[in-house]
Amino acid sequence: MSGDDRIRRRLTDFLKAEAADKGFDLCRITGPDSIPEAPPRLADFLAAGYHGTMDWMAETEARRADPRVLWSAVRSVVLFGMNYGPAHDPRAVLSMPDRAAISVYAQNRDYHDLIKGKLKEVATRFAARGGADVKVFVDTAPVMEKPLAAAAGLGWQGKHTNLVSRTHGSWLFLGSLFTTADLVRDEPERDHCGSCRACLDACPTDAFPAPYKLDARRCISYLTIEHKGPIDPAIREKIGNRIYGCDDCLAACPWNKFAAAASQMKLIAREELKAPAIADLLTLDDAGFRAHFSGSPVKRIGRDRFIRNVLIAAGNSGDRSLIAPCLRLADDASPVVRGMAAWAFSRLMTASEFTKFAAGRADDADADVRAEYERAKADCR
Ligand code: B12
Ligand code: SF4
Ligand code: SF4
Repeated sequence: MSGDDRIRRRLTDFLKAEAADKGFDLCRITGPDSIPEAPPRLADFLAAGYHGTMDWMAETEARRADPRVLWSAVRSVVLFGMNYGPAHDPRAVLSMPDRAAISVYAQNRDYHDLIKGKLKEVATRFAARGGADVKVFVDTAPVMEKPLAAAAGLGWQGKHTNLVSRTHGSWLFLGSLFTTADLVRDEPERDHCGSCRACLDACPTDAFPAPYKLDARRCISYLTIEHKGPIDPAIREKIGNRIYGCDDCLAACPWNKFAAAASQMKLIAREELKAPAIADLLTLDDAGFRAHFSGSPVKRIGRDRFIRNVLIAAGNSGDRSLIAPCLRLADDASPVVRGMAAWAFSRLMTASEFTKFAAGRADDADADVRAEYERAKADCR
């Protein structure tokens, strides 16, 4: 080994030791040229319109597809994985109609803040030791974290499109560090899905047009978190009681049997977010919503979109006792809330109760809300 190689190896080992010290479960390295298949696949995804209203994906396509366009000086790309495995079965709440399901990743602190903070600590120590420039990213930057993580060998992209690890299953958050330092690269991981298709079959909304391809417009995660405005009436029933994200395809993966529960305190589920009562959530006003979800990723979608989702869960509950807490929302200031309240009533009231109720709502100022009542009246007949 030459002197230069020894220096590279020592710097690489130092970085990995720092990552472990800060609580990352996995840390491996690849090059910025390691994902040649990703740009055409991203282009296909965008051309098919699978990104829905996430225009930022198309706007950043060139930078997202190639780390060298994002930062021309980058020589090594370091990928980090943090385990957020649940200690409970996240699917249990799906069979409790009076309760709401919040996806595992959102049952405690916002992982963006947690991981970004830790990446910055690693980056500061690494830059001081190696003298190289560094940039850190988690999720929100135009970086294709999954193919890069697969190239670095953290796992492989499963048929549900997320990264699966042989040691941690599907429950891993990803983050990355780009640097001008030339580090020792790791080997990629190969695909271990084989003939399994458990994740594809588990999807309640049929969001996979083919293995390894996701149409976000049908994905409950996209619909409940990213999508603004009314949700497609044809999909509402399939959403069930999922009010923020969805874990069905992840939870179905047999590789989860190797996953341990998360050890980072900030990622361990808050008891009150595991299966909150729909009736309680319906009463949240803006201040109540902010206080209840302080520090949680749920806060990002804002109170109106959140209540829209809770109303879908209420409509799907079959629980007539929820009519009373929904009534106030029929006059809410937000049209998206009023519209989804109309749908919830049409599902919870009898046809004659709903027809009478809807008659008093024909003059709503918002055209979408009026359309909701009209559609719901037609469906009731
Ligand atoms: C946009 C986005 C979403 C969108 C779209 C998801 C998607 N699959 O594209 C929506 C809102 C739906 C979403 C949902 C979720 N997300 Co999200 N999301 C992202 C984000 C910001 C970008 C992903 C992206 O680039 N998509 C574009 C597509 C084209 O890329 P891709 O998925 O890698 O597509 C690949 C496959 O299609 C594959 N492919 C195509 N054809 C073929 C053929 C073969 C043979 C093979 C092998 C592969 C293959 O190649 C493509 C390129 O690699 C990343 C963060 C980031 N910056 O990377 C987080 C991220 C992917 N999300 C994450 C999580 C946790 C979730 C949810 C589980 C949250 C939840 N519980 O509700 C769900 C999971 C839904 C799912 N099944 O994907 C994690 C995943 C961690 C992991 N272990 O992989 C990430 C990495 C965030 C993070 N930093 O941890 N997400
Ligand atoms: S997150 Fe849910 S809706 Fe989205 S693809 Fe997975 S199972 Fe389907
Ligand atoms: S459930 Fe099966 S097909 Fe889906 S990612 Fe896991 S191993 Fe692959």
